[in-house]
Amino acid sequence: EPSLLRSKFRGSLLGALIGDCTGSPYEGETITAGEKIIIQRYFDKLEEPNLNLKTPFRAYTDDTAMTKSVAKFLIDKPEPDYGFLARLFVNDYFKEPRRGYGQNVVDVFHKLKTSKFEDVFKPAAEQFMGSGSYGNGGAMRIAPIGLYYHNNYKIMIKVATQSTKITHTHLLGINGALLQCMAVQQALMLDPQKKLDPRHFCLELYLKMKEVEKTEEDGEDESDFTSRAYQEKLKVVERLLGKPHDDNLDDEVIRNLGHGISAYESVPTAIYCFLKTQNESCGIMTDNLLRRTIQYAITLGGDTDTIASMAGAIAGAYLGEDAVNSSIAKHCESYKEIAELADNLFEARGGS
Ligand code: 8NA
Ligand code: MG
Ligand code: MG
Ligand code: MG
Repeated sequence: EPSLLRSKFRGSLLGALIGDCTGSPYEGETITAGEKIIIQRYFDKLEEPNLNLKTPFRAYTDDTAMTKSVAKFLIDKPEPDYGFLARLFVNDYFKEPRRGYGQNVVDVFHKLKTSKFEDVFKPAAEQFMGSGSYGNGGAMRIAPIGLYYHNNYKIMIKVATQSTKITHTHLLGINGALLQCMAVQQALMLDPQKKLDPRHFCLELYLKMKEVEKTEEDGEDESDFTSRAYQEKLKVVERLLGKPHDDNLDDEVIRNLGHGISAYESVPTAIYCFLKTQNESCGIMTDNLLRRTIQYAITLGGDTDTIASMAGAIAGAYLGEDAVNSSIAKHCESYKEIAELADNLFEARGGS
Protein backbone atom coordinates (compact mmCIF):
# COMPACT_ATOMS: atom_id res chain seq x y z
CA GLU A 1 0.00 0.00 0.00
CA PRO A 2 1.80 3.14 -1.24
CA SER A 3 0.30 5.60 1.25
CA LEU A 4 1.30 3.42 4.21
CA LEU A 5 4.83 3.09 2.84
CA ARG A 6 5.11 6.86 2.38
CA SER A 7 3.90 7.33 5.94
CA LYS A 8 6.53 4.89 7.21
CA PHE A 9 9.31 6.80 5.42
CA ARG A 10 8.12 9.97 7.15
CA GLY A 11 7.68 8.22 10.50
CA SER A 12 11.20 6.87 10.43
CA LEU A 13 13.01 10.08 9.51
CA LEU A 14 10.85 12.15 11.87
CA GLY A 15 11.41 9.59 14.63
CA ALA A 16 15.15 9.93 14.07
CA LEU A 17 14.91 13.73 14.16
CA ILE A 18 12.79 13.85 17.32
CA GLY A 19 15.10 11.40 19.11
CA ASP A 20 18.12 13.53 18.21
CA CYS A 21 16.54 16.88 19.13
CA THR A 22 14.91 15.78 22.39
CA GLY A 23 17.83 13.58 23.41
CA SER A 24 20.72 15.96 22.84
CA PRO A 25 20.28 18.08 26.01
CA TYR A 26 21.04 14.91 28.02
CA GLU A 27 24.01 13.66 25.99
CA GLY A 28 26.72 12.26 28.24
CA GLU A 29 24.55 12.42 31.39
CA THR A 30 23.74 9.87 34.04
CA ILE A 31 19.97 10.00 34.57
CA THR A 32 18.68 9.72 38.14
CA ALA A 33 15.18 8.63 39.19
CA GLY A 34 14.29 12.29 39.77
CA GLU A 35 15.51 13.24 36.31
CA LYS A 36 13.35 10.52 34.78
CA ILE A 37 10.32 12.31 36.23
CA ILE A 38 11.56 15.62 34.84
CA ILE A 39 11.96 14.04 31.39
CA GLN A 40 8.40 12.65 31.66
CA ARG A 41 7.09 16.18 32.42
CA TYR A 42 9.20 17.68 29.64
CA PHE A 43 7.58 15.39 27.06
CA ASP A 44 4.10 15.98 28.55
CA LYS A 45 4.70 19.69 28.11
CA LEU A 46 6.02 19.35 24.55
CA GLU A 47 2.77 17.57 23.65
CA GLU A 48 0.65 20.61 24.60
CA PRO A 49 -0.72 21.95 21.29
CA ASN A 50 -0.43 25.67 22.03
CA LEU A 51 2.78 25.63 23.99
CA ASN A 52 4.82 28.78 23.63
CA LEU A 53 8.40 27.98 24.52
CA LYS A 54 11.06 30.64 24.96
CA THR A 55 13.17 28.57 22.61
CA PRO A 56 10.82 27.70 19.79
CA PHE A 57 12.76 24.62 18.76
CA ARG A 58 15.30 22.08 19.81
CA ALA A 59 18.29 22.09 17.49
CA TYR A 60 19.37 18.91 15.77
CA THR A 61 22.94 17.60 15.95
CA ASP A 62 25.44 15.63 13.81
CA ASP A 63 23.08 12.63 13.79
CA THR A 64 20.46 14.49 11.75
CA ALA A 65 22.97 16.50 9.70
CA MET A 66 24.51 13.25 8.44
CA THR A 67 21.15 11.48 7.99
CA LYS A 68 20.08 14.35 5.73
CA SER A 69 23.22 13.86 3.63
CA VAL A 70 22.60 10.12 3.28
CA ALA A 71 19.03 10.81 2.15
CA LYS A 72 20.24 13.37 -0.42
CA PHE A 73 22.87 10.91 -1.66
CA LEU A 74 20.09 8.42 -2.46
CA ILE A 75 17.68 11.02 -3.88
CA ASP A 76 20.04 12.95 -6.15
CA LYS A 77 21.95 10.15 -7.88
CA PRO A 78 20.51 7.13 -9.69
CA GLU A 79 23.57 5.01 -8.76
CA PRO A 80 25.38 5.21 -5.38
CA ASP A 81 28.17 7.80 -5.69
CA TYR A 82 30.32 7.70 -2.57
CA GLY A 83 32.42 10.66 -3.67
CA PHE A 84 29.21 12.66 -3.75
CA LEU A 85 28.24 11.44 -0.27
CA ALA A 86 31.68 12.30 1.13
CA ARG A 87 31.34 15.83 -0.27
CA LEU A 88 27.88 16.22 1.25
CA PHE A 89 29.25 15.20 4.68
CA VAL A 90 32.24 17.50 4.41
CA ASN A 91 30.37 20.52 3.02
CA ASP A 92 27.78 20.23 5.78
CA TYR A 93 30.45 19.98 8.43
CA PHE A 94 32.34 23.08 7.25
CA LYS A 95 29.08 25.02 6.94
CA GLU A 96 27.96 24.09 10.46
CA PRO A 97 30.86 22.61 12.45
CA ARG A 98 29.16 23.04 15.82
CA ARG A 99 26.69 20.21 15.53
CA GLY A 100 28.48 17.97 18.04
CA TYR A 101 30.51 15.77 15.69
CA GLY A 102 32.86 13.15 17.14
CA GLN A 103 36.54 14.15 17.22
CA ASN A 104 37.75 11.39 14.92
CA VAL A 105 35.17 12.10 12.26
CA VAL A 106 36.20 15.77 12.16
CA ASP A 107 39.73 14.59 11.45
CA VAL A 108 38.47 12.47 8.56
CA PHE A 109 36.59 15.45 7.10
CA HIS A 110 39.77 17.55 7.12
CA LYS A 111 41.74 14.77 5.43
CA LEU A 112 39.04 14.29 2.79
CA LYS A 113 39.10 17.99 2.00
CA THR A 114 42.89 18.29 1.93
CA SER A 115 43.22 15.24 -0.33
CA LYS A 116 40.55 16.72 -2.66
CA PHE A 117 38.48 13.55 -2.23
CA GLU A 118 41.01 11.57 -4.19
CA ASP A 119 40.17 8.27 -2.46
CA VAL A 120 37.10 8.77 -0.26
CA PHE A 121 37.69 5.55 1.70
CA LYS A 122 41.33 6.18 2.55
CA PRO A 123 41.22 8.80 5.34
CA ALA A 124 38.80 6.76 7.49
CA ALA A 125 40.84 3.58 7.02
CA GLU A 126 43.94 5.33 8.36
CA GLN A 127 42.32 6.42 11.65
CA PHE A 128 43.31 4.87 14.98
CA MET A 129 46.57 3.56 13.55
CA GLY A 130 44.76 1.72 10.80
CA SER A 131 42.06 0.02 12.87
CA GLY A 132 39.36 2.58 11.98
CA SER A 133 36.57 4.07 14.08
CA TYR A 134 34.05 1.91 15.93
CA GLY A 135 31.92 4.93 16.86
CA ASN A 136 28.17 4.84 16.26
CA GLY A 137 28.39 7.55 13.57
CA GLY A 138 27.81 5.04 10.74
CA ALA A 139 24.73 3.60 12.43
CA MET A 140 23.18 6.91 13.51
CA ARG A 141 22.75 8.08 9.88
CA ILE A 142 21.82 4.78 8.17
CA ALA A 143 17.98 4.87 8.29
CA PRO A 144 17.46 6.30 4.76
CA ILE A 145 19.31 3.28 3.31
CA GLY A 146 17.08 0.78 5.15
CA LEU A 147 14.01 2.62 3.87
CA TYR A 148 15.16 3.14 0.29
CA TYR A 149 16.43 -0.43 -0.28
CA HIS A 150 13.83 -2.23 1.84
CA ASN A 151 12.94 -4.45 -1.13
CA ASN A 152 16.50 -5.28 -2.04
CA TYR A 153 18.31 -6.72 0.95
CA LYS A 154 21.59 -7.53 -0.81
CA ILE A 155 22.05 -4.05 -2.27
CA MET A 156 20.95 -2.53 1.04
CA ILE A 157 23.81 -4.34 2.82
CA LYS A 158 26.32 -3.30 0.18
CA VAL A 159 25.37 0.38 0.13
CA ALA A 160 25.14 0.50 3.94
CA THR A 161 28.64 -0.96 4.19
CA GLN A 162 30.22 1.36 1.63
CA SER A 163 28.56 4.51 2.91
CA THR A 164 29.70 3.70 6.44
CA LYS A 165 33.29 3.17 5.31
CA ILE A 166 33.64 6.85 4.40
CA THR A 167 34.03 7.53 8.13
CA HIS A 168 34.04 4.16 9.97
CA THR A 169 36.08 1.14 8.91
CA HIS A 170 36.41 -0.84 12.16
CA LEU A 171 34.40 -4.08 11.87
CA LEU A 172 32.34 -3.07 14.93
CA GLY A 173 31.52 0.30 13.36
CA ILE A 174 30.43 -1.28 10.07
CA ASN A 175 28.47 -4.19 11.53
CA GLY A 176 26.75 -1.85 13.98
CA ALA A 177 25.57 0.26 11.05
CA LEU A 178 24.38 -2.89 9.26
CA LEU A 179 22.43 -4.02 12.32
CA GLN A 180 20.71 -0.64 12.65
CA CYS A 181 19.93 -0.67 8.92
CA MET A 182 18.41 -4.17 9.16
CA ALA A 183 16.31 -3.13 12.15
CA VAL A 184 14.84 -0.16 10.25
CA GLN A 185 14.14 -2.35 7.21
CA GLN A 186 12.56 -5.09 9.31
CA ALA A 187 10.36 -2.58 11.15
CA LEU A 188 9.26 -1.06 7.84
CA MET A 189 8.00 -4.45 6.65
CA LEU A 190 5.71 -4.88 9.69
CA ASP A 191 2.00 -4.09 9.80
CA PRO A 192 1.53 -1.23 12.31
CA GLN A 193 -2.01 -2.43 13.04
CA LYS A 194 -0.63 -5.65 14.47
CA LYS A 195 1.13 -5.94 17.81
CA LEU A 196 4.69 -6.99 17.21
CA ASP A 197 6.42 -9.87 18.94
CA PRO A 198 9.61 -8.37 20.41
CA ARG A 199 11.44 -11.66 20.86
CA HIS A 200 10.61 -12.77 17.34
CA PHE A 201 11.87 -9.43 15.95
CA CYS A 202 15.08 -9.92 17.91
CA LEU A 203 15.52 -13.52 16.73
CA GLU A 204 15.14 -12.46 13.10
CA LEU A 205 17.87 -9.86 13.57
CA TYR A 206 20.05 -12.42 15.31
CA LEU A 207 19.84 -14.79 12.35
CA LYS A 208 20.68 -12.02 9.88
CA MET A 209 23.58 -10.81 12.02
CA LYS A 210 24.92 -14.34 12.29
CA GLU A 211 25.04 -14.45 8.51
CA VAL A 212 26.81 -11.06 8.28
CA GLU A 213 29.34 -11.91 10.97
CA LYS A 214 30.06 -15.26 9.35
CA THR A 215 30.95 -13.78 5.97
CA GLU A 216 32.83 -10.71 7.18
CA GLU A 217 35.60 -12.60 8.93
CA ASP A 218 36.32 -16.20 9.72
CA GLY A 219 34.46 -16.69 12.98
CA GLU A 220 36.45 -19.75 14.02
CA ASP A 221 38.46 -17.93 16.64
CA GLU A 222 36.18 -17.83 19.68
CA SER A 223 38.48 -15.45 21.50
CA ASP A 224 38.05 -12.80 18.80
CA PHE A 225 34.93 -11.17 20.16
CA THR A 226 34.64 -8.54 17.42
CA SER A 227 33.78 -11.11 14.79
CA ARG A 228 30.74 -12.36 16.75
CA ALA A 229 30.01 -9.28 18.81
CA TYR A 230 26.54 -8.37 17.61
CA GLN A 231 25.03 -11.85 17.57
CA GLU A 232 26.18 -12.19 21.19
CA LYS A 233 24.68 -8.78 22.07
CA LEU A 234 21.35 -9.75 20.48
CA LYS A 235 21.24 -12.79 22.77
CA VAL A 236 21.57 -10.36 25.69
CA VAL A 237 18.77 -8.21 24.24
CA GLU A 238 16.58 -11.30 24.04
CA ARG A 239 17.36 -12.25 27.64
CA LEU A 240 16.65 -8.74 28.94
CA LEU A 241 13.35 -8.63 27.06
CA GLY A 242 12.26 -11.61 29.12
CA LYS A 243 12.61 -9.66 32.37
CA PRO A 244 9.72 -7.64 33.82
CA HIS A 245 10.32 -3.91 34.21
CA ASP A 246 11.59 -2.48 37.45
CA ASP A 247 13.91 0.42 38.22
CA ASN A 248 16.97 -1.79 38.71
CA LEU A 249 16.52 -3.27 35.27
CA ASP A 250 17.64 -0.03 33.62
CA ASP A 251 21.01 -0.30 35.38
CA GLU A 252 21.32 -3.88 34.20
CA VAL A 253 20.54 -2.74 30.65
CA ILE A 254 23.24 -0.07 30.84
CA ARG A 255 25.76 -2.54 32.27
CA ASN A 256 25.03 -5.31 29.76
CA LEU A 257 24.15 -3.43 26.57
CA GLY A 258 25.82 -0.06 27.22
CA HIS A 259 24.85 3.52 26.36
CA GLY A 260 28.12 4.77 24.91
CA ILE A 261 29.39 6.35 21.70
CA SER A 262 30.70 3.08 20.24
CA ALA A 263 28.34 1.28 17.86
CA TYR A 264 28.75 -1.85 19.94
CA GLU A 265 27.48 -0.11 23.08
CA SER A 266 24.58 1.71 21.46
CA VAL A 267 22.97 -0.03 18.46
CA PRO A 268 21.78 -3.14 20.38
CA THR A 269 20.62 -0.74 23.11
CA ALA A 270 18.52 1.25 20.62
CA ILE A 271 16.93 -1.98 19.37
CA TYR A 272 16.22 -3.02 22.94
CA CYS A 273 14.58 0.39 23.62
CA PHE A 274 12.26 -0.10 20.66
CA LEU A 275 11.32 -3.66 21.62
CA LYS A 276 10.97 -3.13 25.36
CA THR A 277 8.58 -0.20 24.92
CA GLN A 278 6.13 -2.26 22.87
CA ASN A 279 4.98 -3.38 26.31
CA GLU A 280 2.92 -0.72 28.08
CA SER A 281 4.32 -1.65 31.46
CA CYS A 282 7.78 -0.40 30.59
CA GLY A 283 7.86 2.46 33.08
CA ILE A 284 7.11 5.26 30.60
CA MET A 285 3.68 6.83 30.98
CA THR A 286 2.29 7.54 27.53
CA ASP A 287 0.13 5.69 25.01
CA ASN A 288 2.15 7.06 22.12
CA LEU A 289 4.48 4.24 21.11
CA LEU A 290 6.96 6.46 19.28
CA ARG A 291 7.28 8.85 22.20
CA ARG A 292 7.54 5.91 24.58
CA THR A 293 10.50 4.47 22.68
CA ILE A 294 12.33 7.80 22.43
CA GLN A 295 11.62 8.84 26.01
CA TYR A 296 12.79 5.48 27.35
CA ALA A 297 16.01 5.69 25.33
CA ILE A 298 16.77 9.11 26.82
CA THR A 299 16.21 7.89 30.38
CA LEU A 300 19.10 5.43 29.93
CA GLY A 301 21.49 8.39 29.68
CA GLY A 302 24.87 8.33 27.93
CA ASP A 303 24.76 8.95 24.19
CA THR A 304 21.11 9.96 24.46
CA ASP A 305 20.66 11.84 21.18
CA THR A 306 22.13 9.05 19.12
CA ILE A 307 20.44 6.13 20.88
CA ALA A 308 17.07 7.93 20.92
CA SER A 309 17.51 8.86 17.26
CA MET A 310 18.29 5.27 16.22
CA ALA A 311 15.43 3.87 18.35
CA GLY A 312 13.10 6.55 16.94
CA ALA A 313 14.04 5.65 13.36
CA ILE A 314 13.12 2.00 13.99
CA ALA A 315 9.87 2.81 15.82
CA GLY A 316 8.84 5.35 13.17
CA ALA A 317 9.47 2.84 10.37
CA TYR A 318 7.12 0.42 12.13
CA LEU A 319 4.39 2.88 13.13
CA GLY A 320 4.43 5.49 10.37
CA GLU A 321 3.65 9.18 10.60
CA ASP A 322 0.41 8.65 12.58
CA ALA A 323 2.54 8.00 15.66
CA VAL A 324 4.37 11.32 15.31
CA ASN A 325 2.92 13.83 17.74
CA SER A 326 2.80 17.04 15.72
CA SER A 327 3.29 19.29 18.75
CA ILE A 328 6.50 17.48 19.64
CA ALA A 329 7.64 17.45 16.00
CA LYS A 330 7.20 21.17 15.54
CA HIS A 331 9.59 21.85 18.40
CA CYS A 332 12.31 20.12 16.42
CA GLU A 333 14.49 22.09 14.01
CA SER A 334 13.73 21.46 10.32
CA TYR A 335 10.88 19.02 10.88
CA LYS A 336 9.14 20.22 7.72
CA GLU A 337 12.31 19.80 5.71
CA ILE A 338 12.78 16.28 7.10
CA ALA A 339 9.19 15.32 6.16
CA GLU A 340 9.85 16.60 2.63
CA LEU A 341 13.10 14.72 2.47
CA ALA A 342 11.24 11.52 3.43
CA ASP A 343 8.74 12.16 0.61
CA ASN A 344 11.54 12.77 -1.88
CA LEU A 345 13.25 9.57 -0.76
CA PHE A 346 9.97 7.72 -1.22
CA GLU A 347 9.46 9.17 -4.72
CA ALA A 348 13.09 8.60 -5.77
CA ARG A 349 12.66 4.81 -5.60
CA GLY A 350 10.64 4.88 -8.79
CA GLY A 351 8.43 1.81 -9.18
CA SER A 352 9.98 -0.49 -6.56
P1 8NA B 1 33.94 9.17 15.95
O1 8NA B 1 34.26 8.37 14.75
O2 8NA B 1 34.81 10.35 16.26
O3 8NA B 1 33.91 8.18 17.19
C1 8NA B 1 33.60 8.67 18.45
C2 8NA B 1 34.73 8.44 19.44
O4 8NA B 1 34.85 7.06 19.74
C3 8NA B 1 36.11 8.84 18.97
O5 8NA B 1 36.29 10.24 19.02
C4 8NA B 1 36.98 8.04 19.92
O6 8NA B 1 37.05 8.67 21.17
C5 8NA B 1 36.20 6.75 20.07
N1 8NA B 1 36.71 5.69 19.14
C6 8NA B 1 36.16 5.28 17.97
N2 8NA B 1 36.90 4.33 17.39
C7 8NA B 1 37.96 4.12 18.20
C8 8NA B 1 39.08 3.24 18.13
N3 8NA B 1 39.29 2.38 17.10
N4 8NA B 1 39.97 3.29 19.15
C9 8NA B 1 39.81 4.14 20.18
N5 8NA B 1 38.75 5.00 20.29
C10 8NA B 1 37.83 4.98 19.32
O7 8NA B 1 32.49 9.79 15.89
P2 8NA B 1 31.08 9.19 15.44
O8 8NA B 1 30.64 9.84 14.21
O9 8NA B 1 31.13 7.72 15.50
O10 8NA B 1 30.11 9.74 16.57
C11 8NA B 1 29.89 9.01 17.72
C12 8NA B 1 29.25 9.87 18.78
O11 8NA B 1 30.06 11.01 18.98
C13 8NA B 1 27.88 10.39 18.49
O12 8NA B 1 27.10 10.29 19.63
C14 8NA B 1 28.05 11.83 18.19
O13 8NA B 1 26.89 12.55 18.54
C15 8NA B 1 29.31 12.22 18.90
N6 8NA B 1 29.29 12.86 20.19
C16 8NA B 1 29.01 12.21 21.36
C17 8NA B 1 29.03 12.85 22.58
C18 8NA B 1 28.66 12.14 23.89
O14 8NA B 1 28.91 12.69 24.95
N7 8NA B 1 28.07 10.99 23.90
C19 8NA B 1 29.36 14.19 22.62
C20 8NA B 1 29.67 14.83 21.41
C21 8NA B 1 29.67 14.14 20.22
MG1 MG C 1 22.73 13.75 35.96
MG1 MG D 1 24.69 14.04 18.07
MG1 MG E 1 25.39 11.39 20.14
